[in-house]
Amino acid sequence: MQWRHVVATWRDAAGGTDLWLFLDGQYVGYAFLEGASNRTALTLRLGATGYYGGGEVLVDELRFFDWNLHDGEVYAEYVVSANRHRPQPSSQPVSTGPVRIVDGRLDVEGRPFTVRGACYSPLPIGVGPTSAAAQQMYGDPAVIARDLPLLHGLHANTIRTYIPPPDTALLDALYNGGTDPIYAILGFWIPWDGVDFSNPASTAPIEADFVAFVNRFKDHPGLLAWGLGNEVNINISAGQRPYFFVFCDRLAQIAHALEGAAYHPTVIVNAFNVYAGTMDEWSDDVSLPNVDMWGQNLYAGWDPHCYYAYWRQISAKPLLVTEFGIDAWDNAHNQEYPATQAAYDVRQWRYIEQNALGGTVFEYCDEWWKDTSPTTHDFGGYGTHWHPDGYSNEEWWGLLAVSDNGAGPDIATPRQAYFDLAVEYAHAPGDYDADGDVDLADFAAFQRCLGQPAEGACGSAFEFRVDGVIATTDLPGVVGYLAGPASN
Ligand SMILES: [Ca+2]
Ligand SMILES: [Ca+2]
Ligand SMILES: [Ca+2]
Ligand SMILES: [Ca+2]
Repeated sequence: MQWRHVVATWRDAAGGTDLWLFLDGQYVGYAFLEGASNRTALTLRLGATGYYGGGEVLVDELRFFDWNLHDGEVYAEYVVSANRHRPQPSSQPVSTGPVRIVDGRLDVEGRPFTVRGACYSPLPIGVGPTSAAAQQMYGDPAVIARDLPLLHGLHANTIRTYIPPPDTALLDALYNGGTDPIYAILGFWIPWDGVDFSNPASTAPIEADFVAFVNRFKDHPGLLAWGLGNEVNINISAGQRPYFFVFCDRLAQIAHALEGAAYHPTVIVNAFNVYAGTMDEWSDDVSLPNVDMWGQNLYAGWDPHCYYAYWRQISAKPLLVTEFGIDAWDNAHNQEYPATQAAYDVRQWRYIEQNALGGTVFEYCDEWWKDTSPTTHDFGGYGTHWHPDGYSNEEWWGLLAVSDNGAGPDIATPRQAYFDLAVEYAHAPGDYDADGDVDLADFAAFQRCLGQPAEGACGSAFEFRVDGVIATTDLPGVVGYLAGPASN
């Protein structure tokens, strides 16, 4: 990509300076420099409202990159250049249990494990999120019976939940006695409204709930990890945010203490990398010695560019992508675009597979409660430049659509993204024939795939350089896996 016209403009504003960047006449980003003068230390706020973070900075250089710079990347670049991060490998002893982090990689029951998962929130049509029925969404035997074969058909090995299940029926069914098991990242919802995270008396009830939660599920063999909160980082006030991160470390410490040497990993689930990994927010590695992994709900568009490379400089904790994908509704043309959703889900997954411990796609099935009435399938959401239609339609994110089925569980119908992601999940990198290793038979397949579009088994096994085609530039990736075991 080459630009013909690059413009940075700025103007004085109340309390600082507005800064805009345009490429080829297209607006691409905004920053606010807070302070009296650009000759003194300023507070830099990135994103229209400081959404992507801020901190003390002295601006003496504007840097232009040969790609469409996203706000998250600008923020990461700022964090790196400002030296506000202290990556430090964990000093936790390796767990003696079935789920272990060894040298930054996940190992489950003695084998390397890549999370190939789905966010699972099967709220039935007509059920609102605060109703008693919602609390039972993980406990309906008919829904479990509907979804188990569909999750296996997706070749998922993990689901991620948002609230505690009412019992262990779902986990029992998923784990299946250890035969072709599906694991669960069990989410613990952390409220933020009205909570003072700097005050132990205010957080004591949350802590007590967490102790009960851990004690209830810690011995289940289908447990993969403890998820701490969901996107609290972008919803909480700036003053509370450092205390929130430290509270998460406290919860991680509690989980480790309750479980002992055989502990399961803990993961803070953030929106993007916002405010994560920086000393300013008490979220650097040194401040969070008990947290084992970062989770990021990461909507990185078509191309994350160097997002992952930046992130590796910010924290030494392993990264799990706890949400990714796009919705299925083309808001610009008022119709579904299943092929586009599938292409984005697959492309984002290929980056995740190479740069993180894995990911859980958002999401398993549509949720009709998010806009207007839970009995109608609505189109509300928010504008976002991460999607090709410029809009997140909140009730259309499913790999599966749902339709009403009277007294029975809603009918779940796979979209194209389900089938295409199933091919991805069935193939570990390099493992064309999906037999659990990468050997000369796979290499022969690579030679046949050369020059082909990065689709189907060719794409899922061999698209190491994500550019839509299987080419010699993908070869180093294949060679890197040759004679090595494929991951689970
Ligand atoms: Ca609705
Ligand atoms: Ca959309
Ligand atoms: Ca193979
Ligand atoms: Ca390629």
